[in-house]
Amino acid sequence: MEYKNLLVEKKGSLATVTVSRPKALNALNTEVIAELYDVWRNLESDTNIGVVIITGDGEKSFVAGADIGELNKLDSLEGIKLAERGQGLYWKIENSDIISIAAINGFALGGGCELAMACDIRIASKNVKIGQPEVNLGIIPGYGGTQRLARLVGKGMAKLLILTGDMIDAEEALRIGLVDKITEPAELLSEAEKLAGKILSRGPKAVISAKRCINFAANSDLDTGLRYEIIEFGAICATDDSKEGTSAFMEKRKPNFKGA
Ligand code: DAK
Repeated sequence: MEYKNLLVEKKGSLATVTVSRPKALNALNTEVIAELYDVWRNLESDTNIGVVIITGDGEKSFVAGADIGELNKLDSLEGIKLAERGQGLYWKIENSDIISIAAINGFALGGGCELAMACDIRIASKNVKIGQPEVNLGIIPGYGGTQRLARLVGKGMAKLLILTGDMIDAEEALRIGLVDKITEPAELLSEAEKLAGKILSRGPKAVISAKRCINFAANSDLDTGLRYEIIEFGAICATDDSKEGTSAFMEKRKPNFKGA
């Protein structure tokens, strides 16, 4: 599939997907969502890819939300269909064995903030303005914002942001845990790449297994989550990489992980 709104670059096991719809500050219309679905499916079928950086084209905007012109035309059934489609995509990203890093450059609003929250790690440049401004438009978040924001920053802070529709800056987003790290705008991509490189150098199966366990924590009680961790740990003990990693430590050398 040819992408009209995405730039995709692969460097070894790292892929970078840039949402590029500059005339609308990279807002997500139906076409962009369809392209993201397609690119994600392709990246998942490429067994060489371990980490994906998602960013927005230009310095001004990561993603300025869902496309407001499209939202304006929705009836109830179309609204449900669109929300299911977007939520399906974000669920895929969140639950994928690929590790996703949102490199947030500028506006991350509504569906853009929700896209960043579906990623595993969020790095923000200092010029970020992030929030869920849907109530300003007389609507509510439809791509998981009410659920993921409350889980990330707590119910009270999620209500403060969603019920006011206010945008916050990078420092405040870092303070409340909405983003994990902030950088100078010029260093955003290199920081994201550095982080990706570090993750890619670790035991690949262990990284996937740890991600699954942490995701499980968000959706289960502690006892069930701990049980799940035990099961994942047992599976990891059977991998060649667990033997390689622990042997390398004892032999005072760098591990040579094979992803097996
Ligand atoms: N959609 C469409 N076009 C957008 C856009 C958006 N979200 N954001 C910006 N643009 C367009 C502007 O209309 C403008 O187009 P032209 O007038 O040049 O043709 C161009 O991008 C540049 O924007 P501005 O001229 O406004 O630039 P400024 O620097 O003055 O302002 C801004 C930047 C980000 C503060 C401003 O553009 C703005 O407030 N944009 C809207 C941000 C926003 O409200 N985002 C949340 C959208 S709501 C659901 C599914 C999903 C959702 C909800 C429900 N269901 C299916 C149930 C999600 C909802 C959202 O994301």
